[in-house]
Amino acid sequence: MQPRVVIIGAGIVGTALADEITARGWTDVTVTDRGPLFRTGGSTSHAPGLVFQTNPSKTMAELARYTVEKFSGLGAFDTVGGLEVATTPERWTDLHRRHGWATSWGIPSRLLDPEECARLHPLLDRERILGGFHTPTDGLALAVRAAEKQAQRAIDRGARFLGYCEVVDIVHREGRVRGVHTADGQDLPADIVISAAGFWGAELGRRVGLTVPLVPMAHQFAKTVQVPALDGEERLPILRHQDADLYYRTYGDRIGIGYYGHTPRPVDMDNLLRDTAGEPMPSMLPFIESEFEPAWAESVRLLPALGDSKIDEGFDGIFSFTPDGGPILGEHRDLDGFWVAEAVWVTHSAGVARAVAEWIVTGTPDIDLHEADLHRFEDAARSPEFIRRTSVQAFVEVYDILHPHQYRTEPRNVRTSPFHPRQCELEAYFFEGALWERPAWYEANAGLMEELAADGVEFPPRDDWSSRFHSQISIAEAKWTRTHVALYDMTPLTRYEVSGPGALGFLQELTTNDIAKKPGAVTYTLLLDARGGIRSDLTVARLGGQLFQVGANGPLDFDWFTRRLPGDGSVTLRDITGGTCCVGVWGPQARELVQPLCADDLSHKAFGYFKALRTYLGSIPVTMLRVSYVGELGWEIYTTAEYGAALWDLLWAAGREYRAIAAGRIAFNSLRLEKGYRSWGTDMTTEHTPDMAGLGFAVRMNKHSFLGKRALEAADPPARLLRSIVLDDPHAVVLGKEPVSVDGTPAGYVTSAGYSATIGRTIAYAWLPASVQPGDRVEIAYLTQVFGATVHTEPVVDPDMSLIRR
Ligand code: FAD
Ligand code: THG
Repeated sequence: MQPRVVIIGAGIVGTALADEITARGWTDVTVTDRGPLFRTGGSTSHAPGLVFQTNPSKTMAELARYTVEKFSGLGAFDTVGGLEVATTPERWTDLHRRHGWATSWGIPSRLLDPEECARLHPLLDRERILGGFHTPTDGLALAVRAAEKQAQRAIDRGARFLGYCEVVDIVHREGRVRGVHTADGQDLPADIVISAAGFWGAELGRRVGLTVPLVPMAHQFAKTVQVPALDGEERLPILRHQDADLYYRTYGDRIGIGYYGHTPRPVDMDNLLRDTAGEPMPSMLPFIESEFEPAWAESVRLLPALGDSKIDEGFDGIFSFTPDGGPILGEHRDLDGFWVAEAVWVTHSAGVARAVAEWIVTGTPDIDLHEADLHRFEDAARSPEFIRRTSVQAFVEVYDILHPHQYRTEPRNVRTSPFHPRQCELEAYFFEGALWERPAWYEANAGLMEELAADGVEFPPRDDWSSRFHSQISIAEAKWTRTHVALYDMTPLTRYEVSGPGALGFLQELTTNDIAKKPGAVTYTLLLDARGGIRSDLTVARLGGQLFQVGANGPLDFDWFTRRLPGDGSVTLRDITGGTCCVGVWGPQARELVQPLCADDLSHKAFGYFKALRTYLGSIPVTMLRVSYVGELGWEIYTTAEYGAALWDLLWAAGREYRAIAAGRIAFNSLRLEKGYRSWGTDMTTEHTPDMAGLGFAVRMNKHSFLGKRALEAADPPARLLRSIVLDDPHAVVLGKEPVSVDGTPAGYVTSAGYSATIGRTIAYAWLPASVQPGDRVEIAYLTQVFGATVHTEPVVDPDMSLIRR
């Protein structure tokens, strides 16, 4: 029998979901909305519908691309093109970066001089602008029409839509959703309930114990009276003036103006529901005119013809903001069948609905959704405090120029390793990641630069953009790791303990490599989805017959494992990250440093590569893994939190003789790129199979079975491969997501990059057609420049493993 589906909300997301789910053959679909159909009073009802597809996220760009394609087919899209203008040199440079993203993700675009901008949008004062970024396939979504059309397609396949039908309760039993209860007393039974309730979603989630990390925020939108310079026939592109937090569209001979520059105004839902009870547009708040004054003044400066016009009407509309700007998609972990699809713009709505429908119906989304997954947030990031502060910040930064390495400035010092006080003494410069304080480099190492420079190590100057969130000290730290020995804080590396009689079978079934080895073995292995796409890469250390330590990539791995735990209690999964800590001791002198502290034999013969040992360093109980993401001799050394400071001090004291240093994340990243180690989520995602990502060596196709195996058996040879590229110019630096051209034609994009102290050049990883071979020439567009580079064999450093296996 077909599953019965109830969708809460008939906005652009709920209607698109009904269409996409019924299109996949599940036709028992009921959509309910508290408001009237289809101008429901939600955010969609008054969305001006601007669709700019370009986004730093490839996933978001793809979701938008599908929306444009679909709405165009429905006659609900006006392809007027998009234009973003720069009024500052910084913005003009940044538009080059946006042009790069568009090129990387396959969105047609061009950079224009002021003259060309004014030709496209004659109201622009060309003296005010330095240039523009034009995207001809962008345009205006007719949001309510698109909702209605998609609903109609669903209705034609058997779906029903109920207006004025508010869901007041989610009915569930034994961990499964059973239906919903409505304000007018109906019980709508369901096997699957999807909350597509827009900014109401957090309230609904709370009723079933689910944190939906979104904050409803007010955003100003106003329309002018008639603008004399317009005759209403023009088809002007949608326009962004990000330097002043503004965007524009036309309505015939009037102009609509959206503004993000006002004071952030999170909406208190309790008050809102009380104040707007019974009102047709609960998502529209009264216009605060004084807040809009700077927007109007700036608009007249940019578009002088507005001086002959004035604001006719305005409102403060409500929609969702999230801590990282991404949507919130996925299934409740503790309530099977309860899904959410919220914090979605009109721009991404059809793409989101398609991906979520695919996910619900087939079990696996067909595009990478890790940046949109409900379960991507760390525990602390699900606190009301964090959600509110960071979502407000996301509103403030909506049009800001954000550096790829920019980290949160608040909240800070939420998660610190036991080594933190020592790191402060060494003048660590901390980046924030997953709420952890992570040393990026240590000012205490500044003196090494001179010493290394005397030995011929280069510290090439960088351009202004790539110098941000960077220090040349990191080059010294990387070099020192390859020539001496360094301590790296690996505490933020997510780790789990998997134990019990079913543990081995559980891990064997979920991962690609063979982990049925003797206790003391460590295995590098992959989690695949049913389509054979890479969900994560892990290290699995077998510490005992029924005891494993798993090194993972983050909360999504925990979610993946938790959902698949056998129901019989034969496997116990524990996240031990917070209660433990880890220091990586790596470099040619690592063994000399550590051996005197340990009664066990740490020689290569006794303690080989990819082996684990539980032992003591001094009086401290430790687990040592002979694993090195930086590709050097040495160990990850784990202990529980209470021993952390003592462990650091012990190693530090022992390291004095060898001039050991503490080294940071930038050196770490540079060294792993030299060694060819991939970073999940950046270099590869579920959109890539192991063979594409160069990780086929971690798959044992002769293993009895594992999740994703069948898909791999059926897979075509990869059409694209992850390649290492070395830039020609020692001064050239790229940061990630830049387009890569072959023979002058865009052919791929950079995933991650770092300056290599070993070869004195930047190494970048990039997705390229399989036909592109080592030795081939490519070009990388970086802001206003183009860099030549050569595809390199992998890895660039230590291909014969002589450094790491000694
Ligand atoms: P909604 O349209 O809000 O739909 C949710 C529905 O759920 C509502 O109809 C509501 O009545 C219903 N509902 C809630 N609770 C219940 C319940 N308990 N029972 C039954 N029904 C319930 N996006 C763009 O892409 N481009 C833009 O240019 C743009 N401009 C914007 C300008 C403004 C002023 C605003 C406010 C938003 C703008 N947005 C824009 C954002 C966009 O409008 C929203 O992100 C999008 O419409 C959200 O769609 P939705 O279907 O998730 O939510
Ligand atoms: N340490 C531990 N666990 C981890 C990471 C880590 N889990 C998540 C993430 N990092 C996984 N990434 C890698 C990538 C490469 C390697 C280890 C973890 C690695 N690869 C060897 C190679 O390719 O030569 C594997 C060799 C082999 O299979 O024998 O070392 O940093 N604990």
